[in-house]
Amino acid sequence: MIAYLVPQASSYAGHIDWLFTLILVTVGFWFLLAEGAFFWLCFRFRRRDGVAGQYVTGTRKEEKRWISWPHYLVIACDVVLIVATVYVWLEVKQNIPPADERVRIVAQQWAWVFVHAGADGKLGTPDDIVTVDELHVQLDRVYQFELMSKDVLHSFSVPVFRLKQDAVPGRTISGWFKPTQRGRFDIQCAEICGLGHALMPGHVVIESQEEHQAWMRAQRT
Ligand SMILES: [Cu+2]
Repeated sequence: MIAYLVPQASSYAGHIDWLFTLILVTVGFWFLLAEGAFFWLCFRFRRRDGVAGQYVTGTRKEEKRWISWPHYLVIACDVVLIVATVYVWLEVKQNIPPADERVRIVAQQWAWVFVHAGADGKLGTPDDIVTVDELHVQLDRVYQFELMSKDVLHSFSVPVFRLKQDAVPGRTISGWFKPTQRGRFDIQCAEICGLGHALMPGHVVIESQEEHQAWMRAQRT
């Protein structure tokens, strides 16, 4: 459902959307049911000509059932959501596939600096490619990133990846993604980080192998 609004471009985007849809449907069902019951009760026991409005205290046993049974069912739904959440957490945050490549992401007021490994596939070598506000990655490769901040809190957010990770000064935070769709998509800072916060948009460019090789060659010359 969410994929109609924002494309899914990472291997785990579907997991996140599935969880969001499950939460929306479960919470939405109980919301509509509770509001429906509420307005029906207001209407049913209202004051009319010759009939006083009824005050139902809910203390009698047969009235209490109408509170306690929905309550148990809501708790059962909670358990379902918790199990689903733990499952998605394991898929996204714990079961990290081995990296095909590493990339360094440095946030600062107010830009993103990306360090790509270059042709040798290793970070910290002379052929590293440094860009500002534009990250280039190759389709269907697993990227592990090192996320840092030079100054204040930022948050590296790539909506099409369903990825959002805070950048904290003094810490190197790792994570991963595997791009699954070619294209040029938004990167945003999702943590208010000063006057220029809104001027921090970047882009991720997801390329086929040939396109990515050509881009790396163009950077070298
Ligand atoms: Cu920022």
